[in-house]
Amino acid sequence: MPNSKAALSSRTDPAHSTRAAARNTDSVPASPGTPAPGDLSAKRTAQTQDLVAAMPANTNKLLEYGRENGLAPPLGLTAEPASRLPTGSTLSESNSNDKVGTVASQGVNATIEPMDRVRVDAAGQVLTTNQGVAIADNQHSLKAGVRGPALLEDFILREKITHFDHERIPERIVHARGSGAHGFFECYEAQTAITKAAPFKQCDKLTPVFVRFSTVAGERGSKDTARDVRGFAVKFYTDEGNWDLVGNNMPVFFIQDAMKFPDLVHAVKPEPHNQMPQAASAHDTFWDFVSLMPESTHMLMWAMSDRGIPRSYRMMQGFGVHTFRLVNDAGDSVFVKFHWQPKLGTHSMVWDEAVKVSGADPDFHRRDLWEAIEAGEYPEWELGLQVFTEAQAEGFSFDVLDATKLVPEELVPVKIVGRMVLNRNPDNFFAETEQVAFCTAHVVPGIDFTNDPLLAGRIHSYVDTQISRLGGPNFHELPINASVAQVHNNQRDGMHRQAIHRGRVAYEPNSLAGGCPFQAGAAQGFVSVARRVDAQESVDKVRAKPEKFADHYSQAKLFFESQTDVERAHIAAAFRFELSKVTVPAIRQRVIAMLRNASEVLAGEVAVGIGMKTLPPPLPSALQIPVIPEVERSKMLSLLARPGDGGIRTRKVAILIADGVDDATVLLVRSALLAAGAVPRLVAPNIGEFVGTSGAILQADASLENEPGFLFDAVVLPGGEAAVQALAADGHTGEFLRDQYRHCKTIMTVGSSIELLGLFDIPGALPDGGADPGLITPAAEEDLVEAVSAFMAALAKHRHPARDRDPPPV
Ligand code: HDE
Repeated sequence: MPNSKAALSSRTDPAHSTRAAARNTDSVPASPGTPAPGDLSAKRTAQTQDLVAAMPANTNKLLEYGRENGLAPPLGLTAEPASRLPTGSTLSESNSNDKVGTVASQGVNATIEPMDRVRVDAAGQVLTTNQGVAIADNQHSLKAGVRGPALLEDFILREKITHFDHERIPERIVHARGSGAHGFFECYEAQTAITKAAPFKQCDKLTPVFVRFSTVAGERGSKDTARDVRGFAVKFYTDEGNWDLVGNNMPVFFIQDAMKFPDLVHAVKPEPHNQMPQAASAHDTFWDFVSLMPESTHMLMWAMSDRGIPRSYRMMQGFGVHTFRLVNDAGDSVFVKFHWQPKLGTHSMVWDEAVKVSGADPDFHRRDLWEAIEAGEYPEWELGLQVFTEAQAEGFSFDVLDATKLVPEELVPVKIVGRMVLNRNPDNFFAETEQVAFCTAHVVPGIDFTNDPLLAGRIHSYVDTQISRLGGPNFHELPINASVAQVHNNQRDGMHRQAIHRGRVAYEPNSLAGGCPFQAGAAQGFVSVARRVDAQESVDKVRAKPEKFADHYSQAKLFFESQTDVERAHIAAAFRFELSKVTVPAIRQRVIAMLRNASEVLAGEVAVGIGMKTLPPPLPSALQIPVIPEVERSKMLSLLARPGDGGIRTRKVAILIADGVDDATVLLVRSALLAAGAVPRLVAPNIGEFVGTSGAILQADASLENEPGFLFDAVVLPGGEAAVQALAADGHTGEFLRDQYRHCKTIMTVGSSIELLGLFDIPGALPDGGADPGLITPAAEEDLVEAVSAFMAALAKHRHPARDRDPPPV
């Protein structure tokens, strides 16, 4: 063995002890020596020591105490490592292969990359198992012999069946039935004076959104056209984190305190003993509950109005419901109510139509939204803000923390600040629309809560429900829920974790990762608004409501008084229908007693409709001091106040044909409608080819049987003697026309096809003898072009309420 001095000195080289020490994970010398060149392990040890030493104390601790510090949290402490070595999990991270890839990019969370990272397309690919093993035969299970028995070792069959067995997840407890779409929000003008929220930072700024519309009570497979509130939930993927505005198509709610939500939902859902009725409030338990909760009267007016049966998701308003706060850079805050206003205007169905549509096409709203987007007719809403100060709010006759109250537009106007366009359908319903998780708790700097007690419960409820619905606390990592802003924290593990965190630090404060990720501080991070609405009041712990919440009727009255005659008649009819389905007369009595406090006229009409001869005395009022409302009529509360742009784009028009139809008329009407953006369809006794009077071959793509009349916004009867006879002989034609007439839709007959109206008892004029604005009946020789433009103008009106009669004459 060599024993020279040189050999000895090489064995006592300090770099050697450094090298040896750095190869242990449990103990090191008092001070790490200088690493030899290329000795990564020792280099990491030395750099870790330097990094930690750069943060000798947590000086931010001094800023954690006291109210003022609480309002302005400091930026977290951080130190720059000499290289990426000390913050990594392992020195072997640079060894790459096709599976592990390379090292995490610095400061990047790759799980939030655009959804392309998880899109799958199988073009040109063979079938495989979930482990990537190619499947030779997808037709047979593995058997011992051609006639069996099947073998347990068939991992291919077992994987396939097992996955299938677990395809369903729990549906949402409310809002189970819904449809969604992607799009963007565009800011018209910077709103930085009132909010620092990312979507409102500058003019023309675009923020991606995902929107889900829904009914509330029905199960996931229930009909779209139930009488119900509609959910209108918008997820803004802002560059400062996700903001979810989880609203409805009505600006108020049934209850004032989250404590009552499970009761409300249990009351409206199918009754627990027999699980009936599905997707309907017309049953005992709902009306029993709400008539014992008179604060629901206002919301009942909305739900019983035509708002409860919208024509389309694209034609309804959305509301944030609660009063929220906007906060600017200086920390000043104002109150705000959020409004979505559809460019197409607000339009609804009539009840008879909604009932029939639910049978013929339970997916009516889903289909409508999907088809419009596929056709490039992107639905659009403008976002309006009602902004007011706390001082203003104190002067209102109602409490802005009470979700059963709205702020009349006459009191605080709605200011339009941007628009939302839905321009992309989801690729996969389950992965996107079903797995999207809206949470009221998802707010960004610039948006904050108020003390609305309903909102408080919601802030808790949504995160909580996603944990069971989506199987654990990592639902934020599902592609549809992932933020586009960076996500870095020390939350770890849990079911189905996607992120693979680099490094060994999962706590804060730390010095081993140079302090990262560190707190953002007040300048960049979310800081709750410190002001309280009732700052002057006692801070006793109580279970109570403010006095103003006791006004249960002023705004129910305001809503009813603000409706047009036909809308009022529909509200009365809706109460009549719902109460007629209640099987306990005493519940009906209580509802009438409640309605009397909002409108004697309404209560009287409904009572007559359900055969109640004597009105019960009004329910006692909880209000001590009578309220003098600021506004007694608000015209913007009527659906008719928002007719839209007057166009007919996406309106569905049936052109009824049969052999011998006047084909020139068919082609002219069809091309005029297409040019105006409407969707004409040739409907015949059966689908297939039909020959017109001049020999044109017409393809009927729908039949009287598979697309009944109530699915269309209007109908055209083009004429042609033989066709008129053929249609007259088909009983479906009568139903088709009667429904069109009864639902106040536009009908055009050309030439002799007017006979069909008489044949099926359709009146040719209004009951008072006046001209029916929805009936266009040119003679064959008249100028068709003029008639078609009159037809399109009538169609643009959506419906002709002048024809509306209760009960309907046909
Ligand atoms: Fe909801 N609500 N809610 N809600 N809500 C849910 O969350 C809840 C309320 C609304 O398309 C649930 O993910 C409580 C008002 C919409 O995915 C649940 C209270 C408004 C959606 C929940 C309310 C809404 C939900 C069920 C009273 C209008 C569908 C599944 C304190 C402003 C979102 C889920 C989507 C869904 C709780 C009242 C709107 C259980 C506790 C008021 C649009 O968390």
